[in-house]
Amino acid sequence: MTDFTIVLGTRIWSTWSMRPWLALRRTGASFEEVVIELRRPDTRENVLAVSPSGFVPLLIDRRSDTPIKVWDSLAIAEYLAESFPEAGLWPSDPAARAVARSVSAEMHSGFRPMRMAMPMDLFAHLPGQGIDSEDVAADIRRIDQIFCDCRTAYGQSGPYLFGHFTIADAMFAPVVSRFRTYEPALTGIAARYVETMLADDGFIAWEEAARRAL
Ligand SMILES: N[C@@H](CCC(=O)N[C@@H](CS)C(=O)NCC(=O)O)C(=O)O
Repeated sequence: MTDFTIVLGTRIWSTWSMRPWLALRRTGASFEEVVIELRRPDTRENVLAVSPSGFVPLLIDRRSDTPIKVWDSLAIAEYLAESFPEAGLWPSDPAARAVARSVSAEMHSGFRPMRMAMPMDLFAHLPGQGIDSEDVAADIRRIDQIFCDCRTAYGQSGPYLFGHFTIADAMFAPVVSRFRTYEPALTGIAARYVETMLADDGFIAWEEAARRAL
C-alpha cells in the first residue's frame, strides 16, 4: 500500500478532483486512486462511506500510524504544499505567494455563474454554448485578467501563472478545460496560457486516465 490515497469523482466532470490530483502528481509521491462514479443513484452513499463531508476529493495520508484524512480541494492542496515543500507548490516569493493564494481562493469560492453555465465535460466541444449572460461574461473577463496579470507580473521564469507550476495552475486547470470546450474569446496572453496548460504533462495524464475510463 502506498503512503497516499486520493479519492476522486468521475474524471470527465469532477473539477474539484482534478485540482488536488494535479498538485499531488507534482509532488512525485506515489499514490493510489479510488474513483467514485458521480451522477449515479448510489453516489452519495459511496462518497459518504469514505468522506466525512459527503464530497470528493479526499486525501488519505498513511505515513503515520493514524491515517490523516484531508478533504476539500484547496485544503488538500495546502496540505501537500506543507508536506512537500521541495515541490514548490506555492511560489517562494511572499508577494507572489500571496497573490497565488488569493487567486486560488477566488477560484475556489467564486465564478459560480461560469461554473454553472459552462460545466467541465472534458472531451466535449461546444463552442459558444454557455456564454449566455453578462454574469458569465464577467467571470470570463475576470479570469482572463487573472491569467494576464499573473503571467505578466510573476510568470517570467516559466510558462505557468507564477513561472513554474503551482497550486494556482491546478486550481484553474478545469477552467482551461472549459475554455477549450466552450471557446470564449480570450486575450493573447490568456490564450497562450490556456495552450500551456493543455500541453501540461499532468493535464494530459488526467485526460488519458479519463479516456481509459470511458
Ligand atoms: N468545495 C469542495 C467541493 C467538492 C464537490 O463539490 N465535489 C463533488 C464532485 S466534483 C461531489 O463530491 N459531489 C458529491 C455528489 O455528487 O454526491 C472542494 O473544493 O473539494
